Amino acid sequence: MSRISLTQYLVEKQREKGLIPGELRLLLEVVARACKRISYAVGKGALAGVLGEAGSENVQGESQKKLDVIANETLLEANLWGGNLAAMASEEMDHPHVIPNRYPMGEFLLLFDPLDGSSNIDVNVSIGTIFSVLRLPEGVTDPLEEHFLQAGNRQIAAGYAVYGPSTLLVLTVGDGVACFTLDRETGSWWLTEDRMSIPVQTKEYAINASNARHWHPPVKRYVDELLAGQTGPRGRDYNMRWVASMVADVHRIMIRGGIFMYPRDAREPDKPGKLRLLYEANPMSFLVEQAGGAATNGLTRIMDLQPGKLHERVAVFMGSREEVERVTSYHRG
Ligand code: AHM
Ligand code: MG
Repeated sequence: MSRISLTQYLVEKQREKGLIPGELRLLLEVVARACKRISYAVGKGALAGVLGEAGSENVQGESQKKLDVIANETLLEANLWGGNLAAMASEEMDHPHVIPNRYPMGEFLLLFDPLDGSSNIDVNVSIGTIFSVLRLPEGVTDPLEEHFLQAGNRQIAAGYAVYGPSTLLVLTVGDGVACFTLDRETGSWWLTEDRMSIPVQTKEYAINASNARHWHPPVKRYVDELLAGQTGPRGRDYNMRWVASMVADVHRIMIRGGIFMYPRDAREPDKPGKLRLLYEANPMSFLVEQAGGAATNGLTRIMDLQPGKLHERVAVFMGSREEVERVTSYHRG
């Protein structure tokens, strides 16, 4: 059986379907190359001295791990000179990084969470990278933070890499979701799943249940019904999983269905959830929807939300359509 490489997949999307411009193809290949480098660093772990704290904090006041910083620098360096980007924004940088004028300026904006699931780095559990591509608004020559504040429905590509037992790249350019597996010996990405499709129904859910006492009534009602199992209103038993790396939890759902929840809760009423809209929730929502699932903040489709600031947080309910619709209806009711 002949295999399809990432390059061939993207060239076909460009040539046969006219779905992506050549510059976007090149940009996605560079992002994939950076993820490959991050995967190698993750794989070496203590041998490369990449575990542990970096001794610094990011803009959200979270302490940075060495790998958070390494992954951020890897993505920045790889994407600086290609001529396809105007600017980049990241969970680990207070403000956007504009392409220096010694390089040509491109028409795209790249956003990323360079190392998602940071708490799992030092315990050798799956972690990942999440990214989103937007277009620089027409006529703009001086990219600023405000130009990143676009609704998720304007994304032109999104993806994540999972650094797990194997390294995967899951990608959408708005024409379904494809999954590529990294051959760690040759360094090539090969297409291993062409059209990922999330099962409509599920028996699994993912939520950090240690926050249960802070949940608002719609979330509590929904989870209580799942917990009640066969004798409860749902009439069957459910199973719970929580990796604490969004990429790993959502990847499981992409394959065998389920719902992932990180709700807003009563701890900090002003904080709408933990996850960030622009470089976590939006790209994951784009992928989930492209695989037939749904993603809301409890009330509204996540991809229709107008961001107000770069590091804005949002409540997240995503995965199998029927479950997301149910918990959303509890909020609306
Ligand atoms: P990070 O981007 O700083 O790693 O934080 C996001 C992560 C998600 O990957 C994961 O779903 C969540 O935080 C886990 O949170 P918790 O610590 O409540 O389990
Ligand atoms: Mg993250």
